[in-house]
Amino acid sequence: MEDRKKTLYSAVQPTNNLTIGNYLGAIKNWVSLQNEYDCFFAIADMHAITVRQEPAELRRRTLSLAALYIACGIDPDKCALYVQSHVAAHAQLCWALNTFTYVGEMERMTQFKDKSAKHADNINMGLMDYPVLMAADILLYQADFVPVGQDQKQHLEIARDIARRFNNAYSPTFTVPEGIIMKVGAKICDLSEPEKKMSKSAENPNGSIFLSDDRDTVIRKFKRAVTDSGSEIKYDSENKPGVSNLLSIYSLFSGKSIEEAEREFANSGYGEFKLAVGETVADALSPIQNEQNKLLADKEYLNGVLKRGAETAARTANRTLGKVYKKIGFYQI
Ligand code: ATP
Ligand code: LTN
Repeated sequence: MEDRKKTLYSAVQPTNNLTIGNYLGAIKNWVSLQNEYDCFFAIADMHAITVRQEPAELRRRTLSLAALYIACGIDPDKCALYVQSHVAAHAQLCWALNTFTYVGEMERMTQFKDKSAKHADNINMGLMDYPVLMAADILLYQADFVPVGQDQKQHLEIARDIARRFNNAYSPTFTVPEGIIMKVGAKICDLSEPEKKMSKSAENPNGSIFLSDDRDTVIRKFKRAVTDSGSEIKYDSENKPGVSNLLSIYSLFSGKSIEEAEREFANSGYGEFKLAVGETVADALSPIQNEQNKLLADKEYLNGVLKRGAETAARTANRTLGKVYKKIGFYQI
């Protein structure tokens, strides 16, 4: 029993094209953790519809994200890779957990406030309930660890609170999950506005590097990246946010430490440095893009992966849901 692997859970929404922020903050870490843990990786389509989506695009992006997970190195034979809406237990547990969540605490969530301001014409119940659905995702699988970027920290805290609340109200039911938030990479910043996080849905696409960007676009965007009026290539996130962000990106894609990178560019100017970062990122993205395109040409294979993934996920999820239904007093036949 003791050597049983711990469980890891994470997900990304199939909204827009993914950026290197999503890759470095989340997916890249999943790949390095998949051998150590029992992993469930979802495509969070139910979360995605909290903001209006074009149906054909949502369908296309869902499959495209499945291909991307695999192209990035997720092994579907080791992990359950599935689409959230294919496992009904997510919606079912979310409903039960809603009754353990207060409206006030949801209204105070940073992402809810940001998205409400951005989509003022569609502040729907799903947008407000987003963190409870995310708690349901995680708790269904009794996840020990959840690797995400910095922006998800508050959502993880709520998931932990809800788990504890339920456990205290009845008896231990849910594992209280812990976040895995890396020191470097948890917040990749926008290249044009390095004080802001790089986002899939930013207004200015020049600040975001999309995983689908071609070589010329990647290099052009890095060449235009905002630095500062100095000339030193040194990590100092407070005073040199642009340069520090570029150093983080370079370090994560090249596998060199920040210190090694600083030494490597000690005698370079900003122009030369930005070009080197751009080339390194473009070199890393190109095999991922090729692999993703190859996988997308074999829809039957991808459908098979998602079907198997959903079956594996549903078995674990339904076990937890069954316990919850019993504890809350739902009549069983
Ligand atoms: P959107 O901008 O459309 O709301 P997003 O870019 O934040 O979306 P999500 O699907 O919400 O993407 O997040 C997927 C994962 O990527 C999460 O673990 C999140 O923490 C991580 N992530 C997102 N942006 C960054 C970033 N700039 N740096 C590091 N990690 C990030
Ligand atoms: N809300 C997350 C995506 C997500 C998630 C999850 C992450 C949905 N369910 C469960 C970790 C665990 C985001 O990154 N925006």
